[in-house]
Amino acid sequence: MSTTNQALQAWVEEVARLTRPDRIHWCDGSEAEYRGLVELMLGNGDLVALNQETHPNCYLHRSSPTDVARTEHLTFICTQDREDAGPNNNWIAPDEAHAKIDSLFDGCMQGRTLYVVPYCMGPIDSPLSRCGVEITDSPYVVANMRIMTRMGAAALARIEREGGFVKGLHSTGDLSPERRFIMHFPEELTIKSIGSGYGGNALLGKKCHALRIGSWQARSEGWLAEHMLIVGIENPQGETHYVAAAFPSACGKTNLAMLIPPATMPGWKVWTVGDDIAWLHLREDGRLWAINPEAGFFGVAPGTGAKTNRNALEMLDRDTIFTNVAVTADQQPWWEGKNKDQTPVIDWKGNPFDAAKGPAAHPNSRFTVSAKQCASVSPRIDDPAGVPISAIVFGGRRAELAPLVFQARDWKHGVLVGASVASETTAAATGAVGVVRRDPMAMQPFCGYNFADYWGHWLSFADKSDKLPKIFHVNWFRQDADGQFMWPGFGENLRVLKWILERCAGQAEAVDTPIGPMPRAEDIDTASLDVSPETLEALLSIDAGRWQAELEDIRTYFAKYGEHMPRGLWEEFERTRIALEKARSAETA
Ligand code: GTP
Ligand code: SPV
Ligand code: MN
Repeated sequence: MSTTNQALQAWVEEVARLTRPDRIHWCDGSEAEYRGLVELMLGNGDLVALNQETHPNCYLHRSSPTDVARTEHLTFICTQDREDAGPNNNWIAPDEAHAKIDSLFDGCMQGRTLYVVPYCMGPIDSPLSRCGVEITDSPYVVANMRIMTRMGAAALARIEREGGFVKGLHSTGDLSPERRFIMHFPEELTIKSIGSGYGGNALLGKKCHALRIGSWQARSEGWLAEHMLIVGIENPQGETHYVAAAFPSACGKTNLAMLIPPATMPGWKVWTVGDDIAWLHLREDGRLWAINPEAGFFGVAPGTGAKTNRNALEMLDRDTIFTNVAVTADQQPWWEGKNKDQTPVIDWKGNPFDAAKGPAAHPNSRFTVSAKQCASVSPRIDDPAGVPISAIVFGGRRAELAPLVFQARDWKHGVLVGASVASETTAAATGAVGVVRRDPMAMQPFCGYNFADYWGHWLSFADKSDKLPKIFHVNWFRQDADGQFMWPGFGENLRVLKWILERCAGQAEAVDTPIGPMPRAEDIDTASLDVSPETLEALLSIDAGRWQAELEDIRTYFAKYGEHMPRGLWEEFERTRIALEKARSAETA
């Protein structure tokens, strides 16, 4: 096979000349092709078959032990002008970057097959969707891309019809972290990634295209590409409202997207549209509409259990690729938090499990599964128009300081709230875990251009519509003095979403605080909630003095963006600063 798209044909030939594969395979996305890839990988050890009776068509992939998460220090935005990448990104000049990475691609596919993977991000017939082509030498990447995107013949047909596509070149190279780079050339709509086979480093449709290149395109075209889940909340009256929520990696997006309402909230239903990425467009009706560019979930396995996320657990018993989980004696997948009645015998590296050597499953072990397998999948997941968003929620993992929930006063204040998000680092990226860092809009690793320009782009929406979503901030991760989570989280988070949606409808009460309106305990549905009144009080209070210190930290952070900082953001900053100062002097008076 080949293509009628001249640019694509020429690019594939050019890449083949550079990388010198033994074979070229154009992916059609068919079931037969997928089966062939699985057979190939079972043969060469890339995949291990799991128990086919309990888990039909489920396989385990063990990645190289030094290739288990995104590597932010090896990720670059290569723009002509360094300022365009901003202090939030690593930067190399495009010419230098191409030269450096092409020397690693030189001959790297000898003895391998070059797969051409056409894919569509978003419903195949949506005007909001965008196509790309990933060239890769990893059958594991191809198999994952088939689950995570609309991959194959239909995407190629769209590319041939439309012409344009994002180019992504990927090779596992020698998997050495010394020769690993993930480079983005937004001005050329091009991605080059070598030396990793893992997740966001290698499945180029996801973070590289849908967020880093996507955010760049979104800015110039007037939309938003965000690290957000999309969920529909149906109330007992049968009305569904959609929420988009941005939490940093491994901070609860997948879980919130498919939560199961607590037994004490009969009649409530949750509809999953997306668990990681949202593309948001302002429509003529003045509302922000969202599509999920993905077709599957690449979700965190640890912590996924019957009590925390039953919807996820149940979708994982067939047609799933697991990466870096442990296995039981009868070859069932296992991870911490899955099932106390089962025990792991082989750890994620393939060695006999020894609790003294760490967890059985890698903390960033993942499942790859089609969204269609989720019991709560929204009937609108393929809707070309997307869904209208009523509320945008920002959040982070903060053991201290951030209350359970507060509301932004308006859109512009909401941009400050989003830009001020901080969160403890997690195993989703290499490096220290549990360190609080700034992660504006949960996009620190994913914004493909200067954050200050990005906040300016967000602010610009304020003047375009008066029907924008209301903006909120949540924190499910407050801990008490013993290090225990104070809020039960998971399904119980629906109680907070209920207050949020009631606020959007102008129904729920709140009190004004210097950081924005907040519910009192009585404003939240606490029927049968297993949280003491004192704890709830603590979760719903703010310490003005500590917030003042937080604000000074935010000032230092913003100051790094110098002249690029939008004035509107500093104005919002001043408003909050003065409100905190007033609260503080009232306290001490
Ligand atoms: P990425 O895929 O990396 O973007 O992560 P994500 O934001 O989708 O996070 P996910 O929902 O997979 O959750 C990550 C971890 O946080 C899992 O171990 C969950 O069990 C845990 N988690 C999710 N929601 C909650 C919650 O409400 N409370 C607590 N305590 N833990 C949670
Ligand atoms: C994340 O880290 O936010 C993920 C996993 O969703 S990855 O695909 O590796 O980026
Ligand atoms: Mn993510």
